[in-house]
Amino acid sequence: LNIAKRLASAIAEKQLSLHFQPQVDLNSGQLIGAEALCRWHDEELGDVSPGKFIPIAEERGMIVALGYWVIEEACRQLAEWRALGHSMPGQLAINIAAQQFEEESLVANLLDSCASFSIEPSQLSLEITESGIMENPEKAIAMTEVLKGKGLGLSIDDFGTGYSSLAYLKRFAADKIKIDISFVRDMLTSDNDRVIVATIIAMANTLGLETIAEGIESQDQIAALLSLGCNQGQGYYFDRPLAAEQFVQRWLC
Ligand code: G
Ligand code: G
Ligand code: MN
Ligand code: NA
Repeated sequence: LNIAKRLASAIAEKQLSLHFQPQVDLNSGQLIGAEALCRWHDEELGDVSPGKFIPIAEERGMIVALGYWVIEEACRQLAEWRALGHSMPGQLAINIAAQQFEEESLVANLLDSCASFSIEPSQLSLEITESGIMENPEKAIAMTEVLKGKGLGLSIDDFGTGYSSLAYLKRFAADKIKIDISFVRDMLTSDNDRVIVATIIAMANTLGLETIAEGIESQDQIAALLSLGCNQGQGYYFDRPLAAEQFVQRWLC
């Protein structure tokens, strides 16, 4: 059973799928967007988690092709929902791997997929991890400026777990910071984590960036986040990542 080989054929034959996790306004509970998360069901291996297959795709030179499929499928799905009369509010967030972010063809590919499905680039937001940015910060900064110019949203994912310098952060044309799940998970029990969350929010406010908290599982976390000035969130408290049909039924109807 060669997992890398099976993954390569799954990508080529478009056998992956996307799930969608709602992102909500913490004050109103209203849907403000969603994150697209890749899923792979293999006939022999069963469900393989992205925590397992994304690193394989990155190591074996498949992440760029996988990422292009994700972009196209995200646009196709937005167009399908629109055609069904259930347009998604806000932006659909897509995870972009560091290697993909360094591809010159990324911008043209995004714009092509948008054009194919009559999607405005501003309906998409790209999530790139803090550590991904720091692999090649000058290049990432240049890329973000181009993307921003085209109207795409840009979030820094897993924030707080990388080693970005404030000097780079200031130059990086992001509009949102995603506070990493590890800090949100422990913010009610650990003073350190609560202070880290508070500091990230304060810093984001100073830089004019929005914040969204990942991994919200309780009403107490929502109250704490709101009191610190973060008013967007995502997590099992609201919903798990859902198949497209379920996402429509639960969030777009
Ligand atoms: O969905 P789940 O939380 O199990 O995802 C695990 C990890 O895989 C997360 O870090 C997530 O960002 C990543 N991931 C999920 N879908 C994609 C994708 O389409 N592209 C990339 N690059 N990473 C993804
Ligand atoms: O790294 P990234 O933020 O892209 O990863 C998102 C991952 O986090 C998804 O795989 C999703 O399944 C997972 N996730 C989302 N919400 C929660 C949550 O409330 N609790 C936990 N433990 N995981 C979550
Ligand atoms: Mn993400
Ligand atoms: Na994350």
